[in-house]
Amino acid sequence: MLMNKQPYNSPARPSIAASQALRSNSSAKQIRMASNILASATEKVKQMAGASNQKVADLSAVTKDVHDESWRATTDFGVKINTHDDWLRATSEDKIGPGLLEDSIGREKIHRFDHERIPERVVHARGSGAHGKFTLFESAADVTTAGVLTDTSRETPIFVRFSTVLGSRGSADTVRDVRGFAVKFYTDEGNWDIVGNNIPVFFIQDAMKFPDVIHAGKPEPHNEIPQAQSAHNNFWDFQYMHPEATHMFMWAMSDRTIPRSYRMMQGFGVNTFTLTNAKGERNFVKFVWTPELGVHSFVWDEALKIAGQDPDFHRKDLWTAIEAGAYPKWKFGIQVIPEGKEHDFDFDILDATKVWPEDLVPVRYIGQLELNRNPDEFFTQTEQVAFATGHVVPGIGFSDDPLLQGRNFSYQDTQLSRLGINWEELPINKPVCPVMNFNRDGAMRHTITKGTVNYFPNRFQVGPAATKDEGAYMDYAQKVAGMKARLKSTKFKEHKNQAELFYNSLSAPEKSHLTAALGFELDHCDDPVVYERMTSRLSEIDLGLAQSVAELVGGEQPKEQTRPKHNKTAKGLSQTEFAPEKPTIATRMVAIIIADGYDPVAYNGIKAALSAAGALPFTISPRRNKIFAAGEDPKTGKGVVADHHLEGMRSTMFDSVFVPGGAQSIETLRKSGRAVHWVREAFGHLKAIGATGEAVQFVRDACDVSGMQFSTSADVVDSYGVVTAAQVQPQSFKEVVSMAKGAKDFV
Ligand code: HDD
Repeated sequence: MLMNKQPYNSPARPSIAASQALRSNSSAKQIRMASNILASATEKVKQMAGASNQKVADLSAVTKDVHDESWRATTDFGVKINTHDDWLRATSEDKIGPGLLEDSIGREKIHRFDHERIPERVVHARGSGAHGKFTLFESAADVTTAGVLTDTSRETPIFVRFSTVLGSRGSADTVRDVRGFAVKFYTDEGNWDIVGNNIPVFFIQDAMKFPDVIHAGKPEPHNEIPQAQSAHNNFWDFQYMHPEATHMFMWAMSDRTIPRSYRMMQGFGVNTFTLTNAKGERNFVKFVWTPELGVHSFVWDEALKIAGQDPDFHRKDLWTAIEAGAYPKWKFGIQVIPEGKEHDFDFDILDATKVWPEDLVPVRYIGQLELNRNPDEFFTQTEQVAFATGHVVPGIGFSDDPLLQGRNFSYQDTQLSRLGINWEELPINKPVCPVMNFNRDGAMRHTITKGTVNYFPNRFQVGPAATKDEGAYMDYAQKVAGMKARLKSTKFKEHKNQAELFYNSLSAPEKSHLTAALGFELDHCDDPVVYERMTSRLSEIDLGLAQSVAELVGGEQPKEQTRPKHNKTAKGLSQTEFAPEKPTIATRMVAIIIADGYDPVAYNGIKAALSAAGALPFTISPRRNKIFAAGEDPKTGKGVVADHHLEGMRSTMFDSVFVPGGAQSIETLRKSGRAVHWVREAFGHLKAIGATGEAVQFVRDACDVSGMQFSTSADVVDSYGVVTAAQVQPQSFKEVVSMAKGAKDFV
């Protein structure tokens, strides 16, 4: 067995192997190259996906193709222009003269550019989106009449936008933050939006607190620092001052906020909605998305580095996977509580700071979301798409969840400053079913409605409201009684039980990551009041956690557990429970490191084995140029052109590393500090590493794992994610690939 020292750059962890399983699929990092290679296949894929999607067909009516060679440039008023370059001026060949105001062509071009920007979203400004479809494999007719949740023959077009919350539009993808997961269903009965996050709870119970929690998290008002970070005084000041945030900040400090990929995170509607069936029975419901690829995260050191090395990491990951035809999929689940059981729980089921533990309310998976088409243009689709929690369709309704009630106002409202009153006419937001009413005018209205009346009732009796049988949205007749008061019911006052439940339910590596994350964040707070108070808050959750954090960030060590623990755990909270359904390394990026004199049998063998498994192998070497195999003459040999040099693309960008043997190649790599760092860093980030021949000892030395026992036979040895074979036989490659899958839970 291999003995392993503490991996480079990783915090102390109770179990390295368990951490590896957690970090697992560290990363099919998307790359520009991959998308280029796949570009032509993409167009076909797009056409196929487009043909089957009503919304994509709808958008094609307003889509122009810049690559159609027949068009000539015009002004916005349609007149062909004869230059893109020169302003009209009083001038001569001898002396340049002043530009003329009369040049409407020059003015138009600059004027249009001056006004290109619209306000970014006040939260969730940074994001990316894709088209896809929603299918239902089990009807939920027992609980709802909604066609989208009962008709298993339907394919509902959808558009999804993923986002971070705090950063500006140009901020990095891999920062520690909650991720938005917003889904627009273009149903036959109108648009339905689930505007969710990748975490099932929220910081606040009442929408009225939203401006406070967001102001506290966004850059501080006096100096606009820090960007896209919760690691600052104001954020943590608010967390302490607002005990109801306790459960959510525990989630926010977990691995969930550094997802490996948008494709590898869950989505939650968070709020409690309602479903009503044909008998008129009402049920409370929560919505959940669970990814087919499993739930995986970065390690923090990796996330930090990628934020600098490739700020578009998640955006590219999603884009490239879709271009490659590896469509990400999520199962759609509902948790249902019949109306009569609303008060059967020791928490309020309308409180958005609480989960419905799966042991009490199981998830019923009934459908599937697939993303299968990238947008043609970012601005008109991903930027202009606008979601609203108020968008529900017949059979789906709201609950009295006080967060949801306020959200229902906010989303409609915010679109006015971003997109204007006619935002629902924008192509990406327009329903696929007919829209007709007497709402009129407003800035940028472009639907032309013929006729002599714009009110109801009218003498022609046109435009009557629909009946129930015609599919009208029927409000549930809910009896309401109470005082008019700014109060919430008693159960809303308990804030710590589920924070502890979450912490207790995490695996040991997850707990250790959470401790390190709190240590990092509070270390960035320079006001002792802020970090000292927070450690006392943590002692209400878990004394050991509070003491470890206090040790890291300074201040007094809490002496006792200040709230009695219940010591309970629950299903569905640790992300380690969400392994992929089918093991796959498709779209995973694997670096193969070589230098001149590499072993061609090992190199070609592993490359073929990886490609056959759908992974994306990349050749990395000291220079991006021809590299020659052992015995190959540089004058006559074909060589292999490396995809990147060691400095150009770092280990952080790959899921896994393979080093083929070859005496000369390994000698060169040994002398390269960058190559040694590459392998050592990948090991520290818990990635699967494979080596053959001379590279076995190189990897051992690079990882500084002097106690490791490596095989000297043809046997494949696997330990802590390192897979080696001293002798190279074709069989070994397959084993290396399959063991790498196991070693890293490569699924
Ligand atoms: Fe929100 C955007 C998710 C509470 C007000 N929110 C926004 C987006 C997501 C969420 C994913 C981005 C949508 C997109 O991609 O365009 N928000 C949530 C979740 C919440 C939540 C899961 C808790 C359950 N939000 C929340 C509250 C309020 C808002 C309580 C206000 C009272 N959210 C907004 C907003 C945004 C927004 C200001 C900014 C851009 C937009 O709406 O369209 O209205």
